[in-house]
Amino acid sequence: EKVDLILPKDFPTLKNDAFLCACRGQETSHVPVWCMRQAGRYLPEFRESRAGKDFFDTCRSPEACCELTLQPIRRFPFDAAIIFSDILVIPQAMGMDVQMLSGKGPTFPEPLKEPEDLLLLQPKVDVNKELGYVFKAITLTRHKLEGKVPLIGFTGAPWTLMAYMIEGGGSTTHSKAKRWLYRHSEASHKLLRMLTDVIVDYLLGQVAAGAQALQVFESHAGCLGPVEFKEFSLPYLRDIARRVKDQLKESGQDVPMIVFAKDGHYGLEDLSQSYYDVVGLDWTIDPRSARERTGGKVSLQGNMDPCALYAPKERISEIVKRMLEGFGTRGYIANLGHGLYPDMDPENVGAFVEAVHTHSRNILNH
Ligand code: 1CP
Repeated sequence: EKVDLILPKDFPTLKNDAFLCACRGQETSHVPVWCMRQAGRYLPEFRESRAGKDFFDTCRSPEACCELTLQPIRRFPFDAAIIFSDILVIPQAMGMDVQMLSGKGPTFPEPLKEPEDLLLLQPKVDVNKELGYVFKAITLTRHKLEGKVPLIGFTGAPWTLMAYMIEGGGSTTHSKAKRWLYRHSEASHKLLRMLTDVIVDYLLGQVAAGAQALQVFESHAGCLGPVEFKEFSLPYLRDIARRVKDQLKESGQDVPMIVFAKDGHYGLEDLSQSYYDVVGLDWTIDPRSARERTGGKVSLQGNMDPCALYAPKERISEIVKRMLEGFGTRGYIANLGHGLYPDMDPENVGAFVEAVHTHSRNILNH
């Protein structure tokens, strides 16, 4: 196959480094912007490419992932691309069956029920063998981006993945997974450690393949309280960043890492001191108070309410201006507070991107 001949070397020179500079707190000529789920169903070309194809088959095709990743970059002047994939490829690599059912979302026919079920998981995962298709997609996409913008790799965080593996899909209460935390705390830690080990190898593999930044999605932080967060999420998030950074340093590399703990505002101070370069924020946090609580220790990313994209363009522009004034232009990456929804108008996404660029250039030039 042709993609096997494309190697992670001689990548095109990066032409727009605003996103990477902002991750490191360095000055930029404009505030960089990208959107979570920018490669998604709100784009007609995405729906057309995905039509009639199985979701995880698409994830396993490097050519398809590359095309879906590039689609939003062709349409909008985003400052970063994020590889098309899913967080649930990790439970698959550990031996679990996961299907994407239309109208229902991800579904595990046989979720974990009791601690004994941990024995059914692959104890050691060879990420090159099980997840090499993601690495190939990253290498191909980095070449095809032609240096236009940097490419972000990502993973789900241990608690979020554990929640899916026990719930068997999306959930409003996460009561099955939280039952484990309160009833089987030792087994919970065992599972979280197993996931952490796979995640570290997976992220390092993504960097070796060409990822220029990494985002860790703790999408289900919100169903934990501060005490459970400190025990079951934070230590693993920290361990991931420390181990990945240490390993990369040995080979002289420094790749920015972003942590996004959705609805985890109670953990903001801790997250800003957890070896990550950037803390992603959902829309429930006020920009100024986020700055105060993180004390200039990290860059911040976020956090417009995705639903603000339903507003008329002029209103979007005002909301963006206020957000920029709240965060300031240094060490800041504009984004939404969570992913784009499928019914959003691509035109308004374009208006959001333009508003970030225009207002931030105005502020920086005065
Ligand atoms: O057929 C489809 O296109 C289904 C929609 C879809 C898409 C576009 C799913 C199903 N996954 C994805 C891609 C995806 N998933 C990306 C691609 C890159 C981009 O952002 O453009 C990323 C980063 C993810 C990560 C992901 N998957 C998260 C973390 C981010 C978040 O939203 O909090 C989570 C929780 C998932 C699980 C998942 N995958 C898909 C759905 C509908 C869900 C959520 C289900 C649920 O919890 O109810």
